[in-house]
Amino acid sequence: METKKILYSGIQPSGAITLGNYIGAISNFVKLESQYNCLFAMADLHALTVRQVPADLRARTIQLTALYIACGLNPENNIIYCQSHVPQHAELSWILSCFSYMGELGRMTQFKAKSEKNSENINAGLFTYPVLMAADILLYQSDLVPVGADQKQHLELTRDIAQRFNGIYGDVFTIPDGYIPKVTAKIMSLMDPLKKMSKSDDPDSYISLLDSFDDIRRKLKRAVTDSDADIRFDPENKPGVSNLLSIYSALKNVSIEEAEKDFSGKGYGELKKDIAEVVVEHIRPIQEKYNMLMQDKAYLNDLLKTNAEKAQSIAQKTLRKVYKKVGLYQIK
Ligand code: AQP
Repeated sequence: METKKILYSGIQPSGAITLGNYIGAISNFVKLESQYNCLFAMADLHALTVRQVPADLRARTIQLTALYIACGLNPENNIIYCQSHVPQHAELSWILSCFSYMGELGRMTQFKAKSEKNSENINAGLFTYPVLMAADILLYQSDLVPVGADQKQHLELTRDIAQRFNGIYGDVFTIPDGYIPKVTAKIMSLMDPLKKMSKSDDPDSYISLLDSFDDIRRKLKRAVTDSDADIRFDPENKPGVSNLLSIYSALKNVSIEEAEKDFSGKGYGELKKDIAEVVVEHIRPIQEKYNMLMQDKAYLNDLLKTNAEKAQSIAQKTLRKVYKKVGLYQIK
């Protein structure tokens, strides 16, 4: 991994991978992969901040591995790996937590939102989630981190922590840049277009990459819009319609203006129907490849084993440097 810059990103196997995860994150991974040395994680340690059914978490981790590949990521050139297979993440996270302030962690929007949603389980992991995310990114000396707009705040915190650490100990960490697409950075819930689409919400609020085509059509047909009949992009006044136009523009790779033009003179019924077909046709080849990959679990397991070793060897270099800098005694 010498010449190209390093790109890092991850997704939690905390639910069915949604169209939001795909448009906001995975589709950009696919666009960028050839220009960078990439690592893509199944962020299973992060998923534990919300109670998971163990068997489901395990199953979703291998499903996400197959989905990354089915969406177009090359399994040979990229390190697609499972976060918990690389113990250095948790180790660096502890060190970085000693360089993170309660005040800055308490200001994180995701912490506030998830605390509200899981009021019976506001655990310390939910609070220190961004520190673990900083460890993920900094362990690999990442240059670029493609994420959806919802993760922008965490990325800024990662930069702050890295700069703070470097300020004390010298240039230990590369300061990563974010890559956040503009218009389609945040896909909204189909049931409440003022909230982001989330895999841990009501299944009718999101489209999963593994949904049946009938379900996709049904969910889009029921998507919340508004009471006038005008199809235009206006997220403030028409969040539902704007969200549908964003989905269309992202999947068809056309501008929002072109998307508006394609629907001029049409009604909401037609808008939803047309978009459903665009989504189905986009997802069809992904599902075909996914189903093939899932029949070869031995291949997926071998890949995870090899990639865990590759990731560990890069991560250990950074961790060793960090331990030395902060003064932990090294056995000679
Ligand atoms: N609605 C979204 N629109 C655009 N991008 C999104 N992402 C998530 N939701 C949207 C991006 O997907 C990547 C993976 O996210 P994650 O699994 O690490 O965590 P998340 O952001 O918390 O995603 P979810 O779907 O909302 O998961 P749950 O419900 O488990 O919390 C990130 O790059 C994210 O920006």
